[in-house]
Amino acid sequence: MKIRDYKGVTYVILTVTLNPSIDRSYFVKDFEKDAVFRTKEVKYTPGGKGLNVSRVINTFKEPVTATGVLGGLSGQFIIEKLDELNIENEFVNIKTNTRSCIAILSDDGSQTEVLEPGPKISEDELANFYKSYEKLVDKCEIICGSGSIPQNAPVYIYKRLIEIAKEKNKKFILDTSGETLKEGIKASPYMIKPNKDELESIIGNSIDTEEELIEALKSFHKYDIELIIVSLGADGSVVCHNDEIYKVDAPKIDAINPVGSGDSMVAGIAVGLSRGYDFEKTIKLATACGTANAMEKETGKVNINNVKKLMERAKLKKIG
Ligand code: TA6
Repeated sequence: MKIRDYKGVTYVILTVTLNPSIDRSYFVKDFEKDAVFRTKEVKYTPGGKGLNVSRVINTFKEPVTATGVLGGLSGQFIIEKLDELNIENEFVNIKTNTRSCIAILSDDGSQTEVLEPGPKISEDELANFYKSYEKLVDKCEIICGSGSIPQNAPVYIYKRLIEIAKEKNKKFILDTSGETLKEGIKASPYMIKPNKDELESIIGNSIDTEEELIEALKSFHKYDIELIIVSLGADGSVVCHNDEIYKVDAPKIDAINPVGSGDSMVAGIAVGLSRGYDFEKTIKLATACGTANAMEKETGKVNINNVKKLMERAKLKKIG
């Protein structure tokens, strides 16, 4: 799993967030429907999956650049926040305002999210993005394409981005769902990270046993995807690497805010790849990042010391 030496490349990892958002996290006591809550604690973070990935990668001081499309006052807020965090960013500006997403986190451990659909983008804005993306791909080794897409963007947009990356011999990590995922896998990205529901929607069958999950993963051989991680939340994940299948147990923790744990896993994989870690160490790093994120109040945030400790407790077992 060693990748080419890339000394001298400006930055190594490019994250693509086609539908960024201002993530608003509200911490509410005894949250329930049909009631009014005054919260004392609110966190605004530059979000959308790809930006959560960027912030976690940045925590490891790995060179990363964030791209995608941004518009309006929300877009400006996100750029200011990325600049404050010293995260390189090259977004294509669009006319329509970037969305917000809210997460209501209650002391009973419940997590309620409302995700806005995001803006519409014009043909010209989309063409500008493709042009900018082609240039950025030349300067990186690993691309993480994460999250949903703007309302009227073509469902094959990730497929196109993966094809461009592969033409230039770059690794593309795809983390999305629905039709864009179904289209994206046709381009054989390096890695996908569906959860069980997303995997079931692709194969068109329910998965109720570990055996059925192994069969489902084996059926992906035809897509020639080197790494598939089926995230199972606090239960860890099942990983298929070059047709070998592993159950990964995540260390047990008291979760505070699991929003962004999947994004943090993707960041862990990208960091492991960019550092040339072997398969097992990379998966343990990703698992530790996903778990460490849930220990923080802020979405898409990890404490490096926690990650180091959690990596020692992550366990891989070959199951197929
Ligand atoms: O995974 C968490 C999260 O990134 C939130 O921060 C929120 O921005 C949401 O997911 C966006 O997901 P979407 O699939 O709509 O791009």
